[in-house]
Amino acid sequence: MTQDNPVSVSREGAVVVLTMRSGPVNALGSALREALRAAFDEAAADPAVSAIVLTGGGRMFSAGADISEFGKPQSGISLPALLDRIESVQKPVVAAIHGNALGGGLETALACHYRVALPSAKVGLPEVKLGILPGAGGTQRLPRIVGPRKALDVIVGGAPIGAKPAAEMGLIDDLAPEDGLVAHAVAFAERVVAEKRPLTRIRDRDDRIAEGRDDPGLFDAFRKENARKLRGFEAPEACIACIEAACRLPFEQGLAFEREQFGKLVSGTQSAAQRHVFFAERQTAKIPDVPEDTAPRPIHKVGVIGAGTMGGGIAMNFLNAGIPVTIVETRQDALDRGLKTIRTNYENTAKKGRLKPEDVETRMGLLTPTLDLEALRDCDLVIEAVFEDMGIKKEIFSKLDRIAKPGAILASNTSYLDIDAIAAMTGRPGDVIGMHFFSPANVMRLLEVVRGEKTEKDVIATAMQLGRKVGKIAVLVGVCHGFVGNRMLAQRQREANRLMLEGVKPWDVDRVIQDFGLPMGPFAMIDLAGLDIGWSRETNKSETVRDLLCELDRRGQKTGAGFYDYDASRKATPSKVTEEIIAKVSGRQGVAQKPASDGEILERCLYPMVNEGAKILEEGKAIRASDIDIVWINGYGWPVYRGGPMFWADTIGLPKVLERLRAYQAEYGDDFKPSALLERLAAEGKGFRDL
Ligand code: T1G
Repeated sequence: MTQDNPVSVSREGAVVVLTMRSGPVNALGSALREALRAAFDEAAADPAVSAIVLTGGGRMFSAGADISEFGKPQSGISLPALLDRIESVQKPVVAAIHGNALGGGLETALACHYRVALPSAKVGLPEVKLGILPGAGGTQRLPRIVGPRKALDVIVGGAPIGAKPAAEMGLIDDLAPEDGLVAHAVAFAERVVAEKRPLTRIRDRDDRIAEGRDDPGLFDAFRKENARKLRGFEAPEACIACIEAACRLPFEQGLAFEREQFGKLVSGTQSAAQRHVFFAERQTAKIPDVPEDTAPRPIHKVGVIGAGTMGGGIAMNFLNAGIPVTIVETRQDALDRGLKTIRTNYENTAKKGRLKPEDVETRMGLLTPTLDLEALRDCDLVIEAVFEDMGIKKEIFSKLDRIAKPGAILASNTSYLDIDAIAAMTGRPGDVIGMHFFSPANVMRLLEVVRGEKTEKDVIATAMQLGRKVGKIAVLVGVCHGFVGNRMLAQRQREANRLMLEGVKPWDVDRVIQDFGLPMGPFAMIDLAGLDIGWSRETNKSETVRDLLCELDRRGQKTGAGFYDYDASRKATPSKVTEEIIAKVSGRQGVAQKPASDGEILERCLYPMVNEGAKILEEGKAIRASDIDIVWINGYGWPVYRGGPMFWADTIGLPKVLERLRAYQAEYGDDFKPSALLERLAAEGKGFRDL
């Protein structure tokens, strides 16, 4: 293999072994595709070669096509053309799979005659998560060996599957010992030669595909079954249509249909958004002034102060990762309630078959409940998750300063408050950081890591890495009211309230936001969280809709009524009581009634969020625009096919966003005043992606 050839060639007797060696994941970029074409052509033409084994160097077989090449002019042989070449080799070709074989990586293995894998390997076709579909024959080959029903799960679900279940469904032909993949694959190839086994190409098999022909209702049933989950996405329907075509059309025509569908998706906005998110998620770990090799502090034991909804959820994250947790409350009944909630959560998971009963006990066994703050003295990390009151938090941190061991990291789960002010209550501000989990903390993937002015770099590195270890997407943010997510949310909330007082029904605002793709609108979200969270009747101000609703004990879903009325199954219906309260408050405040189109509702709720995101970037409270996108996708359910608020604004065009903000500023004042950054980018014809 010459220095820069991404395919190494070795010989095992008459068997040639081709090993892909290209970057961290053997992405099938143009150089690797060209090298594979040449290597296969040479091996195929060599009469001394009886069979070919294709394997991956490094930690995996291949992660598929090089995603960074999409949207750019293609060079070298295309992946489908390369797979046609591999599939036409008149000698046994055996794929030897370890680590991951995903997307085009698995499609390459499907073009081989046989597939051998390590039991620890994972295979899959995750293209749908990028807003595309397997574009190198995967939608045509996979149904031919696992059947259309299983192919629908694999391709539309996009999740990786282990080698063993893959072998059971016929996708993998043989499992190799963990320490001998290539040797096992070579021996497999030699047997194929010796036994003169037929070189059946998957494209020529139609035994399994008949299931689709014999049950045309299969596809509509699948669509119906998954309608809610797939709502708004374009790629899943294209995947289903391609698998349906595989059951209806000859292979080449099915391939042509797949290529046509792939072309439409890969050039569309949704795929651009989902590919943006793929890379954006990986960017969040990169912190300019914290070197990637910064040694994190060892975290062997975690303390959580507060066993309420947040504290209990936070504790579960660490218990799930096998990290012991000491959880502290001030009263026994609160502690008992917290422990009961944690156990119930685990038992419910076990009932769904997603957790073994013995694991419930193992995790609960790692939990030490106590009323004594002193019990935290041997913790490496303490996370405060008490009531959102600065006074209480300051008192706790001054006590922690005395109790916690030197080098312990002291974190607050505060959603809004000033980490620097909290840190100032200690003699160790460098050890203080924010770790803002999102409710429910054991479910939501987002963790906002809030760096204070004095937070040490190894403390930041520790929080970011620990976040990932417990399955979170950690995003580093700066100290400001509401950090990134909630600071932007406040903009939307203000406008939703203003629209409501102008006579736009709360349920219409919610409908527009939900139709846009968010899981729920502003008012449904308040009902879910509870109208009385952080509420107190400010008698010095004129009463608000929230005041009146809370005083009527309409505090949200938990009281059976809030903005909406709720039935026993918490189904929401618009409420006449709420409408009367809104009219009363609006009348008292003399708010001019004016209708708003759906378009205006969307602009007035979302453009101020984008504008606030621009201010956050100007102030350095987020490292990059794509971090803001990741916050909103993972903390609030922003639809991934729209890429996040900043990506979405770029797709609208910042000049348009700016023009609309100015129009609303003229009518409503400086709540809509465009940020300097937004004005500059718009003037330069640029987007947030150009930062
Ligand atoms: N293309 C380009 N870069 C990729 C890549 C890919 N397919 N996969 C990973 N990377 C980069 C990633 O950005 C990161 O870069 C580094 O590699 C390590 O990745 C025709 C069209 C395989 C499970 O969707 O799911 O095939 O940040 O941090 O955690 O039908 O990477 O270091 O600069 O994620 O060990 C379909 C995508 C492509 C799989 C490994 N394939 N990759 O996870 O490492 S489309 C996928 C992954 C396709 C064909 C279609 C994961 C992984 P940097 P990492 P990891």
